[in-house]
Amino acid sequence: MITFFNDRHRAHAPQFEFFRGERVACFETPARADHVRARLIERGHVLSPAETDSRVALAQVHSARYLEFFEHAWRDWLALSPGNASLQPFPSVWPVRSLRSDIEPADFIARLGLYSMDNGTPLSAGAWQAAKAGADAAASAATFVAAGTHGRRAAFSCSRPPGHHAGADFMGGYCFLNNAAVAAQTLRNAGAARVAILDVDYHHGNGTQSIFYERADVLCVSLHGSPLTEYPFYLGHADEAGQGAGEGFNLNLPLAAGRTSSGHWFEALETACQRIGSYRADALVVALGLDTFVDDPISRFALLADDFSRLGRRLGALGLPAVFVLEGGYAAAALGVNAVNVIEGFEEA
Ligand code: Q9C
Ligand code: ZN
Repeated sequence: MITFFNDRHRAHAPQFEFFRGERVACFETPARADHVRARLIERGHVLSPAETDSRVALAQVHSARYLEFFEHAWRDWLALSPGNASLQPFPSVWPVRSLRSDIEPADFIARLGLYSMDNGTPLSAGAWQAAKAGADAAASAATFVAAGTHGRRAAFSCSRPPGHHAGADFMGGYCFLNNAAVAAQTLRNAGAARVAILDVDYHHGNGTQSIFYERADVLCVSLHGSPLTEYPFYLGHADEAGQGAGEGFNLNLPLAAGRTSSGHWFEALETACQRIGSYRADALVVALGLDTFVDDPISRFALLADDFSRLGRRLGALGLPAVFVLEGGYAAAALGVNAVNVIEGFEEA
């Protein structure tokens, strides 16, 4: 399967994040994408640089003021003090219930809080460059798949930082630009009438869900650890079915966290695949998080390397043109085998 690789991903390399009051090394590292790249090459897959500008799709799935903020955030951070070049900004105040989010404050940290859902998404000097190139890779993969005139087409956008926690106007969960949403919107723009997004990351794809919540043209289905105990906590419950025109076009399949068995996970995958089938999607976007892996350091499911092959085969059996977009997964050294197992399982089916 052709891979559109974000070769600017290394521009985003924050130094630390917070965990229970302590600074810890970031889980979302450049090594992640490099491990997947190495495995793709080892297995003979073709890598291509991004060739589609994602600007049009980005403007359809994110707000103009958020894109404006994020593109210039590092410049604005440096403007506070030249010494800020070696520091990471974090939000410290957020417009929760009863506070106003319609007026953008002038203060940089207040603006950062307005456009963030957590303090776990460190900005870096190259965050915009890396994330924009990643969105370009997702748009390129979608454009490639949409251009397929015969036979089944598929492509993999191998990139970081991830995207599925980023909403129309906020960053969060290591995500800045919603790559899966960019891929789905690009497929729509290219003529696909109905696009299904299947999010198999361990964490609920709150950003993707919220972007498409009132739309019927993009079905969102997500399999994830229950938000009662797992990030992002405030979205991802089973009763979230979509709203307005989008009612019935969102399906959440939360599962109790636990290292016990992958049986429940594959049962939920079956339910997800049934729904995608009945939707009669023209194309599929897979938000491919690999943090469901048994050895993932921040997640609690129990998938093994072979289970990723099984996942790929099940998705292949849907018979749809597909765009795979890399999301989370923090057992960095295992990401190569696990990601490529999905890709090759899909091709096998
Ligand atoms: N300091 C994705 O998998 N919180 N994001 C972790 C550790 C956030 C994961 C807490 C986890 C976000 C794309
Ligand atoms: Zn995740």
